[in-house]
Amino acid sequence: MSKRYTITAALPYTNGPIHIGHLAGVYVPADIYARYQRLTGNDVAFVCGSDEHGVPITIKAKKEGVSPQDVVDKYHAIIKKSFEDFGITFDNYSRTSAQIHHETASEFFLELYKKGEFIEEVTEQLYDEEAKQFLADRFVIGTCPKCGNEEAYGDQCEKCGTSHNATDLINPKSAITGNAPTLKETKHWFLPLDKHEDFLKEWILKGHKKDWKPNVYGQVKSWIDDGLRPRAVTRDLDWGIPVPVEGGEGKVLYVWFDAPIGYISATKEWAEREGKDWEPYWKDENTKLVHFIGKDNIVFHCIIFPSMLKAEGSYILPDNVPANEFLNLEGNKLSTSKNWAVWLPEYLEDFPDKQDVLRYALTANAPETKDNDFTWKDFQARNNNELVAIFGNFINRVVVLTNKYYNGIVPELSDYSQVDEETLAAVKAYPDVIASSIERYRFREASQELMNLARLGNKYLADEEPWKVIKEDEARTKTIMFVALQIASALATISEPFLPFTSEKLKKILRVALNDNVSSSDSTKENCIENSWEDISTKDILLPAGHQIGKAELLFNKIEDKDIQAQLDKLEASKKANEAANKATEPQKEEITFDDFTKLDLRVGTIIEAEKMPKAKKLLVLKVDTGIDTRTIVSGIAESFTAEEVIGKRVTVLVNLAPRKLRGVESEGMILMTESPEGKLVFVNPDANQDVANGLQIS
Ligand code: B3M
Ligand code: ZN
Repeated sequence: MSKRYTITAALPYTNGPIHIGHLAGVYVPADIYARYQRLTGNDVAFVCGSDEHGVPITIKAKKEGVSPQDVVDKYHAIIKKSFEDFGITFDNYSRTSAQIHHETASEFFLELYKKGEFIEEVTEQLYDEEAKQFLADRFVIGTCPKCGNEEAYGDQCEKCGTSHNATDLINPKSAITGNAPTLKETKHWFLPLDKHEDFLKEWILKGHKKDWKPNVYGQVKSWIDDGLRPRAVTRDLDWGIPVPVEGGEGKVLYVWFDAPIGYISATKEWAEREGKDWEPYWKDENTKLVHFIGKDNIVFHCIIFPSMLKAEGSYILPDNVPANEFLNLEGNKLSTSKNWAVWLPEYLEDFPDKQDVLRYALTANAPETKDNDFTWKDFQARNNNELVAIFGNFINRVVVLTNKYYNGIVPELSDYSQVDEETLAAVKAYPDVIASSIERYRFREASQELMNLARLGNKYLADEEPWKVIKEDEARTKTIMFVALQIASALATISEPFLPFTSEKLKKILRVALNDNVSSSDSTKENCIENSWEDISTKDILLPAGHQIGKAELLFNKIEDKDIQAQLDKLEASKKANEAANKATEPQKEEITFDDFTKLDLRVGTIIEAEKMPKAKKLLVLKVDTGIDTRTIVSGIAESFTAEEVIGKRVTVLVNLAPRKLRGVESEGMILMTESPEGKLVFVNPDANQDVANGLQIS
């Protein structure tokens, strides 16, 4: 029986593009789940949208010297497009600046207000006297009272995940001026989480939530065990949804109050567009609500949002919150500010037809139970050794041979051998095995089972060797190819949630109908076989004899070392840039007199000859025309330049430096150099556009 699913994926902050950490943790598993539910005939609302309020947006706007609206407009467009290009099938991707969201969030707040669900209280909050501003959330940094992390934010410590009040921070500092804040009185509305403690205990701890992932259940239990306290749900900020009650002037809703309501607004917006009723998706007890998030969002989705929904009274609560751990990149924590990330728009530019490769690599290595590491080498290996060598190879052989032997027409089978029967029985078992993994949110395991199905096909062909059998037994060859074609069509259907682009390509090759929900393809359904997920287990024949298939087309291509190296080089450049940025500017040296300065004789010169000093890694021996003479200077620049590339360079030379011997060669001066952000040496040379003669003195 068809069931109703409301599937949400965390709303990304709209202050930068999406990266692989977001994809692996939230969007890829959510999309696999949504596609799978649609494929099995369930009624799905898969919603997401841009989280456009909150301090991160304001900080970004300040940094870029633009308005917060400019920031969200820019990144909303970038994020939305990259999700589409990557094949994430949201039924609606909304944004929290949308009017429907402002209305929905205001109404929600008002409803709780009217029901007396808030505590209204004047308390002392952190204030930056210089910036003349209250310091909420990411505007304040201090030591986490729970784990001692010195860079915890005002509302949350990203290290241990604890959510707290800004006044709980030890040694708080303003993120705007760096000053220690003072305390200033201000009125706010608090959600008394302590009041909901019993309900939460009942619902999560005693309820059926034992089937939640251990990491999620464990975190929630520890917060509840520590005791919950009232949390302010309003802020003294000017970017956000205005507090819609008396006394709320100049204040906005806390971003974590409005953002989860964004799931509801996105559903409303979608339902309106589709001519549906949104309410059953949020209020019918038979609907299964599932939140896909990263582990830093657990408290908000398992404690605060459920308390809000419960307090409102008419909403259902999440059935599961399958939060993932974090993905690292090449051994280091992903970091936006350090540009240590693989950005989705850049990936799509570099690998325009390889969405499925990234989906597969991220799923096969998903950070489901512990933090995991993404490496480009693993990405390459997943592609070359699994997608190309197993899945692609099997399909290619089946399609090429069917075309070669039978002009692309599925041959008649004669008798099945025992191997054939066992193979086909094994194929039939896959949908349930994979479904069970997906239902338990084990997408890693599910993706490996999918690959096992391809492996089964590959092995079947390798063992049965139709290319040999055809020489002596035509009837047997036909049966082998018939069986192989059944496996290929099972793969076409079952791969859809994991490898949607590949599945579509394969369905077109096999002339199998595309899934209506996920494709806007124009290929007609005439002459097409339709196979549902369930059909793979129940139908004896997925592709009947006499059915015409299309020509072979490679599903995957090998990824070369040079493509991987290019990605590693990009990361290396980020690392160097960070190192350079972190290198503190040298403090100023001791003061000198004007006379001291005039002692230096600096001249414009040209390098006219250069050669590598034998057996010295760093040294070049240069002949420099100083305008006074041509002299030898030994310079430690060989790691940044080859001899050839410095010949002809205009340089600045200190000519009256006492000569000294380096590796037996007398060096008569010094060439002025500095360092680029990447750590490469750079000449301090006379302006190339000016016609200055060698020998001119620099003063
Ligand atoms: N924008 C936090 C994040 O991107 C937040 C999620 C909101 S989900 C309602 O990690
Ligand atoms: Zn902490």
